[in-house]
Amino acid sequence: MIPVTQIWPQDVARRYREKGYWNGETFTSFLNRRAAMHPDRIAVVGDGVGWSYAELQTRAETVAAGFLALGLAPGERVVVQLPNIAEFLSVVFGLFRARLIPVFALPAQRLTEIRHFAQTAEASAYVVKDRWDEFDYRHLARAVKAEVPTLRHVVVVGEAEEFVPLDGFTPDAGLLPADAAPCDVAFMQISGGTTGLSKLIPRTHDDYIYSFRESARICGLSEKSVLMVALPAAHNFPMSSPGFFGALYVGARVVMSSSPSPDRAFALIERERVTTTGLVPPLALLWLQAADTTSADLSSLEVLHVGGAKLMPEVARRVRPVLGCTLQQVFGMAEGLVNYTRLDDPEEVIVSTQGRPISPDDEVLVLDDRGVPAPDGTPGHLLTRGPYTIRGYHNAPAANQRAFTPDGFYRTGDIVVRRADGNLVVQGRAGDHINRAGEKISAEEIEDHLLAHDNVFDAAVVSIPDDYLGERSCAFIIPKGEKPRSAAIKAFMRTRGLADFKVPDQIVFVERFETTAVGKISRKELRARLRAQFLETQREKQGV
Ligand code: OOB
Repeated sequence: MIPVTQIWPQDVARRYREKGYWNGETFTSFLNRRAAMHPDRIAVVGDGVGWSYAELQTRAETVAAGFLALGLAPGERVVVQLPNIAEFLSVVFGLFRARLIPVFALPAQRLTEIRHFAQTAEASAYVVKDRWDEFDYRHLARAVKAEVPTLRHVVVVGEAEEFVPLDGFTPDAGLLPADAAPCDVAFMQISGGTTGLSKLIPRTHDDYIYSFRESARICGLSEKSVLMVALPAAHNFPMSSPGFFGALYVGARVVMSSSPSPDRAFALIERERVTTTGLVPPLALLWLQAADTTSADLSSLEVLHVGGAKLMPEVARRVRPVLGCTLQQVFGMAEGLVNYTRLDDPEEVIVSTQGRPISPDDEVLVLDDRGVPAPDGTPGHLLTRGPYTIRGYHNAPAANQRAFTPDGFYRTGDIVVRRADGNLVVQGRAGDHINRAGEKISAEEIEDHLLAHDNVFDAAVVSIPDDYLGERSCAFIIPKGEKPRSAAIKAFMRTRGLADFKVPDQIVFVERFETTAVGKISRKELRARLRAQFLETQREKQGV
C-alpha cells in the first residue's frame, strides 16, 4: 500500500507555521474543542435529525471504533459516497478520528468512476447510503467490490443487506488511536480531471483547516450563522468555501439540504433561518427566478456564495435586489487556491470579478503563452502555490510533471486577468475540459468511452456556450459502418458506468476531421477548430 503524503519544502513549511497559517490543529482536535465548549449547541440538522456538537463527537467516535473493529488500520483509505445527510459528518469525523483517509466521491458517480478511485487509492472500504434519488447504491457497491480486490468492507447508511450497517457500530474507546499529526493527509478530494481520468488530491489537516478557518473569517461566519449545504457535500466548495467545515469550526449550525432546488431549499431557509449558502451559477439563476414568486420567507439570508463556474455580471447584479443578501463570488479549486470577493467590496468588484486569494502567502502568477508575466489587465495562464495548494497528486508522476512546475507552482489551466486592484477575472480555460454547471468533464475521458462504440470511428468532445449550464458538451463523431442515432450513442454512454452529467448533451456526426497539410493535427487543435466551426454555423443559422 502506497502511503498518502503531501509535502512542502521544509523551509516553506516552517514559514507557514511561523506565520500561524498552520496552527497545529486537526479535525479531531477542533471538533473536540467545540464539543467541550458548547456540547448542547446544534451542530447539524438533516432530514428529521438535529445533532448537538457533543452528539456529533460521540457519533464520530463510534464510527471510528466501528471501522477499527472491522480490522482497518490507520492510514488505510475509505471511499465515501454519501448524499447530503447528517451521517456525512459523523462518518468523515469518525474516519478522521480513526486516522483513516476518506476519498470523497459524488453521489452522481458510477462504477467506472468509483472503481477508478478505489483502485487508485487502494481503498479498503466503501461507505454508501442504501438508496438515494431512486438509485440503489448497494448494487453499485457489489459491482465495485467484485472488481477491486483491496476493498474488504462496504458500510451502508440505512438498510445494509449483506453489508455492514453503520448503525450497528458500537463505541469502544479502547480501540481509538492517538490523534493524527497536523501535517498528515486528512482526506483525498477528486480532481476535475482535465486530462483523462480524475486524480486524487491529498489534503493535510494543516493546510485544509487553514483554508476554511480563513474562509470562515472572510465570509463573516460566526457561531450565530446557519449554513445550508445545498450543493453535493463531497465537493470542495460546499465543504470548505467556507463550507460546513468552516461553519463547524466557528461553532455555527449546518443544515443539510437533500436538494438545491428552490422548492426544497427555500422551505429549509425559512424553517431553519439559514443565513449563508453556496450555489453554482445555473442554480443561482434558478433561485433568482423562483424568488420572484415564492411565498417562502428568505429574509434570514445574509450571504450567497456563487462559484464553481463563471457567474455573469448581469446575473450577479440581481442577487442583492432579488434575494436581499450580499453576493460573494468564490473562485476556487480542489487542488487549493480559493479567491473571494470581500463582503465590503464595492458593488462593481462583487459583480464583475471573482475576487482575490485567501492568504497573503498565496503566490499567484499570470503568465503569457511564452511563460512571461502578463501585465495587469491582460489575460494569461494562472499558476499558484501557497499554504493550502497541493504540491502533487497521489501516485501520479506523469500528471504531476504536467501540472506542477519544478518550483512547485500548480498550473491551474485557467485563463485569468488580474486587475490593478488585485482582483481576478476568469476568462476561460486553456485546456480541454467542459465546465458543465460547475461539474468538470474531461474531453479526453468522454472521447475514450465514445471510441468503445462499434459504430464510432473517431470522436472529439468540445464545450459549447450554453445560456443555462454555462457550457454544455458536444461530441463530434465520425461514424464507422452504419451511422448510429444520437439517442443510441447517449444510451450507450449511460451503460458505461459514468455520472449522468458526462453523457454528451449534443452529438454532431461529421464525415471526417480536418487535418493539416502533413496530415496531422493535435487533438487540442482539432477540438478548437470543431468548436469554432460549430459556433460559426450556429451564428449563420441565427442570421447574426
Ligand atoms: C471548484 O473546484 P473544482 O476543483 O471542481 O474546479 C476548479 C475549476 C477552476 O480551476 C475553474 O476552472 C473553475 O473550476 N471555477 C471557476 C470558478 N470557480 C471555479 N471558474 C469561473 N468562476 C468561478 N467562480 O469548482 C471550487 C472549489 C472551491 C470553491 C469554489 C469552487
